[in-house]
Amino acid sequence: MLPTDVLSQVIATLHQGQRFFLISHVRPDGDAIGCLSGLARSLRKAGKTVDIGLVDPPPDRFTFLLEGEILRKPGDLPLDHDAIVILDTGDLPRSGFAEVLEKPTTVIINIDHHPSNTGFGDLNLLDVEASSTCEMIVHLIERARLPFDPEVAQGLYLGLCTDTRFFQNENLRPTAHHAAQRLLETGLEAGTILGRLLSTKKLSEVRILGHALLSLQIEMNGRLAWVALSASDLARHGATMADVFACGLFGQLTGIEGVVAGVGFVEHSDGKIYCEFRSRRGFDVKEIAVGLGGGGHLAASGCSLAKPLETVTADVLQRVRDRLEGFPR
Ligand SMILES: [Mn+2]
Repeated sequence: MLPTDVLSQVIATLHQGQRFFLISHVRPDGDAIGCLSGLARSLRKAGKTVDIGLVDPPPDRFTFLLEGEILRKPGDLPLDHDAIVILDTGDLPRSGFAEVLEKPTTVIINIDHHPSNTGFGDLNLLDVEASSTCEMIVHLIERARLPFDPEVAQGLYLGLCTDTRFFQNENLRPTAHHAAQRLLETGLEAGTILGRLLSTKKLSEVRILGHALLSLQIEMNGRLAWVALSASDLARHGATMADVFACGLFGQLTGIEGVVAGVGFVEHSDGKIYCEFRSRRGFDVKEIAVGLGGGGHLAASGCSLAKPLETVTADVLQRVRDRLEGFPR
């Protein structure tokens, strides 16, 4: 549950302020875009001025939530806000705005659900058991009595669906379903959002997913599934890094019977290797990611490393094997 005293301070700051700057993380996902959209729309309907900062562009299928928005970059940061709200972001570097926010002139509110959160804000509204930051924003909007209608609900429902993999996550708290109920009670047409999420895969996403599934490696008696995609694999299928994240590959790794841990290695054209971890049955992959300079959740985490693909694959897999060795069958 949300810490009440921090929650009331956040609510007071939102009520008293007039201009807000909302930021979310690099390579934004559905939760990041969803809570930016939901909170921005609600605050504007309350008569506030809102600017949005994003270092990377939103994935194509989520752009409708930020239509007409000017997405500000670190060099383009107006300095006259009453508060900066950083959403779904566990540490300041992940915002992409670390340099300009090192010595902020105004209060930083951090609203997040990542267990690896470093508490970098002046006000840290953290709920590590929340399904998504969108779930937290639903609660915040209700408690703050901020405007709540289908337009506000759109993004929040989308983020709730993507971060929970459509309510399939293990140990999902009932509050995730309560948040969904509240969103639907605004009159939101869930079918439209679900349709956008489920029937809009790009051909390049389907192709790279097919390639990845065919090159899947299974070891440790079926408990570890991993796949490595090189930059040339991506190029051959016309796929971008965003396509790999959007295609559903990582979720499928732990959908295989008996698999406890799944790892995806993806080589970016800049030479960096992105490692994505997924797990089931409470196997902690967050610790592995944090040990490598990344972060995330117990069952879904990631990091990026600037070494050759083969080196990263060998090193990281050994860490996963070592940890999996002692994990109950
Ligand atoms: Mn999230």
